[in-house]
Amino acid sequence: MWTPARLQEVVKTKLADRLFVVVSNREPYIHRYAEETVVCDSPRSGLVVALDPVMQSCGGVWVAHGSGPADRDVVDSADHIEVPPEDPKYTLRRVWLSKEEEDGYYYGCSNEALWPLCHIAYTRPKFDESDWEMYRKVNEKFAAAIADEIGDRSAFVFIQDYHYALLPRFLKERCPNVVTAHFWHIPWPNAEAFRIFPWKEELLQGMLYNDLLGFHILYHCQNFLETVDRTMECLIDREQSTVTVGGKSTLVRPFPISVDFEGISQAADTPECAAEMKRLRKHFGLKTEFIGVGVDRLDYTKGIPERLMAIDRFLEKYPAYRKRFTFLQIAVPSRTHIDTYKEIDQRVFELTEEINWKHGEGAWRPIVLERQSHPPHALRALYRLANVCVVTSLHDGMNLVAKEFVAARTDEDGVLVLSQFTGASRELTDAILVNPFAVDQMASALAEALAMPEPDRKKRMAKLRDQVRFNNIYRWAGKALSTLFRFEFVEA
Ligand code: ADQ
Repeated sequence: MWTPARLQEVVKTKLADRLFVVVSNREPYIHRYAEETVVCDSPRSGLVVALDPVMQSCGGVWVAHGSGPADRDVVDSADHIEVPPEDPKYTLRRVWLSKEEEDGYYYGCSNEALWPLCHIAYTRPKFDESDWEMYRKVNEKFAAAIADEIGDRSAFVFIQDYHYALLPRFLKERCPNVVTAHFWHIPWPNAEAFRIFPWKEELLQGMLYNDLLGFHILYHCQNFLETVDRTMECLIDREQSTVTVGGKSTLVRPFPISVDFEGISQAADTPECAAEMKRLRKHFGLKTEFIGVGVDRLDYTKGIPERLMAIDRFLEKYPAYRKRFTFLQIAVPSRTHIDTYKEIDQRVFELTEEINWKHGEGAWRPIVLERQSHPPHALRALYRLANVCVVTSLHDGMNLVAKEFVAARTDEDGVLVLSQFTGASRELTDAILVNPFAVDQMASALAEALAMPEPDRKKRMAKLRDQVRFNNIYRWAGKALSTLFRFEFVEA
């Protein structure tokens, strides 16, 4: 079983005196102003939960975009701040981006081109030469910052996500004595879909400077190999899962990301969580016998309109659930500068209004829509009070909400309705798996979930919990990093 202690031990032993560098767009610690003072927040994403303890025990440098309003005021002359602020253990190096750079690299190329391209959720990607140039420029900027941190030391660099496809190349050109792993948090589409990307050779060449390239599932690895095969001159060894270009090989492997199972379970099994459940029930006016929840970023890949339409159909087909079922949708606005995100926000709002108008009776409304972020303790309480958690992504690399729901259910109750197009569906086979494009099928799945007898619910949830307990976030980081640490350094 992978635990934080085992992960720390592996990293400490294998890393020896080499520098460890993590690179991500989002920072693990963000500074903002609160009245007269500056406060520090730590967004607890899966990545931060897994890698912050490793960094804390082994030291090293985390390089990220300095995006907090007070970030510049707290760094030293080298753009460093030691974190965590209350007991510093490692260095956060902030990279500053102009509005123009952020627009082109983050909103443009990463989120209007690569995100829809990789998800195939029928939102057309937007390809803009100037965004691509900005993406290239920002990748170079990050490479320069990392090279600056490394100097002439040997370093292992762990790169996160689709914002940095060109970074491995720029970095290795500057520092040949680094070994890099790159984890791609979103799906890799099939070769047919990818071939429309106008700068595909350059993007793939950049990625193939990595020693190790990780995706969530084997299917994405296979899609990647097929894409490379169709796009460039290379040698592919499908047995070993390697690509060789110009004598340099990249190992391509699946590492399914997960959640801190024990941490979530322990926190969900407390009187504080029970009190929070009570508070939230009252706050959202949840008075019905059955409660469903959905928790997502407001993103067109998450299938929120499809989910709401399924609830509409469910209430039409199973009128006995009228006034007995409430669905709480927690949706945090995301990437709000992009038009398609404004449109999905509007669509979700309008559909909720329509469905509530159509089915609502007296004080009862079938859907409660909450468009804002909630802290982890509130999400845990919501997961606990749900009879059913509904995850209906049209396509999703993994989907951590599904795993968080399972981790929170120490009572071994509750049913997970899960899209078959999430990476999570490969592991969570005891969920009710659905096709989110098939509204009627989803309506039936909801009915099946709510009518499921208690022994069946418990049996399924126990199996789901075993799965997430074993394949926890520490296993993800442990497997990826142990594979990375096996690579030899090239002597300069
Ligand atoms: P996301 O697309 O963001 O991640 P997901 O994996 O579900 O999707 O993670 C979302 C996280 O945000 C969860 O931890 C969830 O609790 C949190 N969250 C969602 N809505 C929230 C709200 N209203 N308030 C507070 N927190 C909220 C990308 C990929 C995924 C992949 C992850 C990790 O798209 O497929 O699983 O990275 O690799």
